[in-house]
Amino acid sequence: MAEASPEELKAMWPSLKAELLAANHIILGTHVNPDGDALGSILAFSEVLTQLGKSHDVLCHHPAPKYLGFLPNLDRLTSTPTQKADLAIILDLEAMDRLGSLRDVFESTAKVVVIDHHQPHEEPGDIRIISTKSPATAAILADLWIGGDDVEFTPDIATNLLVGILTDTGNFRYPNTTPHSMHVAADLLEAGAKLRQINEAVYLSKPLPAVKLFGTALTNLRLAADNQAAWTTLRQSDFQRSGATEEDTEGFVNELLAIDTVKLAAILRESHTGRVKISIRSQGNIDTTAVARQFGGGGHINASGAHSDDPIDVAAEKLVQAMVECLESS
Ligand SMILES: [Mn+2]
Repeated sequence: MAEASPEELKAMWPSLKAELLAANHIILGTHVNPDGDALGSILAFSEVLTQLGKSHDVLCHHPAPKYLGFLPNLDRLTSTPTQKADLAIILDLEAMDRLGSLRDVFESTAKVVVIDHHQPHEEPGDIRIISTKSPATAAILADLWIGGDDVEFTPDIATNLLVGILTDTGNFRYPNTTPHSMHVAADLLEAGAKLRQINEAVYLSKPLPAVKLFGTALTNLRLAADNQAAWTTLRQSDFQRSGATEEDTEGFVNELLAIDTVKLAAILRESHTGRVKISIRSQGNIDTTAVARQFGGGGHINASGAHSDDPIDVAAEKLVQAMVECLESS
């Protein structure tokens, strides 16, 4: 199945349910560095498996980031399976290496189902439920379950799925937002999704060290190409002085893109090994992958990432040149 509409997704549930019911033990998995969609999807799916009476493990290479610590059923998340599974469900994943240390566990499972909304990369899995028009994997799950008799839409399931949709659409600001996804969100609110709790946890709970580090990121801000390109650097000394971690830099690059003249923004972060991690964001049809490719990285048109083994100042120089060239050819 290349691309499924909401109706087609709904029609896929009975056969997927039959697979679930036939399994002895199921493992649920998602990608490393899990975000709101990855965790909201996997935790909602776990609750559905509980409703169906199925033994299962909820697996992720990394624990949840702090800002998602409120998610219902998060205590089910672990990095080690309790027993051998005969069915694997992988959510929000386009390439198997994004399972991290759990890759072997999932690849050695007899049957693998992948449910995802990314542009297909490797097309992993025996059964693939894919909708690249869905803004989030959580929205695909809602399409599978809403309006059916098999899943009781508890406030916890609704909250987990709404977190996935809200975080992957930037609260319905990104172009992946569809009328259908807003209808789905309305259904989730009616089912008791806790919007205020989501807002407070995801958007009003920034740790002070993260805010201080953002101040440093703004101090280090540089502009080029008539202020259309913005970038900043964060060194290990900046992390140490603020007490912030890599995880705390989530969203910084989007704030640079929010400057009125800026069309292309990037942030360079120095890891404790000295390796430099680069995140790039753009507006409109400016292709960030053209910049990321210069460093062997990649991503989507408006969001890419890469690494560099150069010292951070050298990496920054190469990055700016690539950004200016990208703007000139756009
Ligand atoms: Mn997603």
